[in-house]
Amino acid sequence: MFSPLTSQIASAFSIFQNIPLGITPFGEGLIHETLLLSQGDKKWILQGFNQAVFNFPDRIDHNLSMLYQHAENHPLPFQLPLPIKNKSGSGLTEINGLNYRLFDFVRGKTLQQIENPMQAYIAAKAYGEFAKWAEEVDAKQMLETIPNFHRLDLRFEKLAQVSKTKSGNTAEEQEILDFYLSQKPLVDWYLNQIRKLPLRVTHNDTKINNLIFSENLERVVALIDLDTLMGGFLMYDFGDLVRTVACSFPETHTDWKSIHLDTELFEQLLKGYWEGVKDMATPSEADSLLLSGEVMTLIMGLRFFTDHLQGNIYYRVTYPEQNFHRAKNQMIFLKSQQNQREELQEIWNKITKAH
Ligand code: GN1
Ligand code: MG
Repeated sequence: MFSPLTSQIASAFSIFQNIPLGITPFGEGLIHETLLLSQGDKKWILQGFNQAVFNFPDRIDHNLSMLYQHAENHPLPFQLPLPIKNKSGSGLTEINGLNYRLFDFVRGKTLQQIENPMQAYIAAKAYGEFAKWAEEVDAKQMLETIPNFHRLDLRFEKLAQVSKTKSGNTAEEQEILDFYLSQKPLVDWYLNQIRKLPLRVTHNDTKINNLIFSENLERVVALIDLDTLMGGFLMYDFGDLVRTVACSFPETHTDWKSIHLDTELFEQLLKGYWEGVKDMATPSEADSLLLSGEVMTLIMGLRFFTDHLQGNIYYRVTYPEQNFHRAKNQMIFLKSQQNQREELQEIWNKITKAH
């Protein structure tokens, strides 16, 4: 398949040969458009940059260059892919009013869902090692690429406010709305935590498909989707792992009865993440990990439901009710975590208190 986009890309960069580029859709990201480019046996990722979501591309560059400076003297065991510069030296290339970024294709495998507990351990260890590696990078100097991205209290207020402007909810919509608005105690727990937590360099979108594993799935070769990388709390990164890895099914799943927290996967995640961060984590940071899965699941549920009420203006959907279904999925998963708090506490004690 060839398109005018590919010929414009081909002429904007000096790395291509003078033969046509192949192009196909790729991956499952919800924000940017992701395409696979190929020429002979060479491959690249071409990303249609979503500037409506990321209003500050310069801030992304700022944060990533801080990391790259650190990497000069502190090698990481995996790659953090950066955009390739075009002929004018920019990472962003404008074509027909849209911005594109080009990345080297990292060979390996991505998973939408893990296949065994070992993969949960490996994934979490990589994110934990990353946080530890970035410990000396001054998170306060990083810029917010999306302001207030993981502010649970503000996401909660936003849903409360948007829901007031909408009438005529179905009974099921009302039930889900009421559930989310009943989560104030978790929002208060979160507010109480963040007062005590040091700012760290965090990835902030640690869902499982933002890792590239080696072909044999035995190690992580790259962390991708670095646009939300900024100052944050360990709670965010561990919590999003719990949300996307310790659940029996992905966030798009609609067989409601089968959605639940798998405590064995939670244990493997905590084991792996804790191995990465234990030498730097403060006691408050250790405490914050316990309900971090609930916090991140609530954030995403609130965001999906708000987007549903607003008419799917933010997340890519493949059918009109999809954000509603995602919000329902996250509600069920959040309830499952809340019903298993005691088991999670025991696992947490066993891992974080073992010395
Ligand atoms: C978005 O772009 P993608 O699909 O990796 C979103 C995350 C959500 C995720 C839910 C910038 O991530 O916050 O967790 O969808 N990214 C942004 O699948 O909003
Ligand atoms: Mg992604």
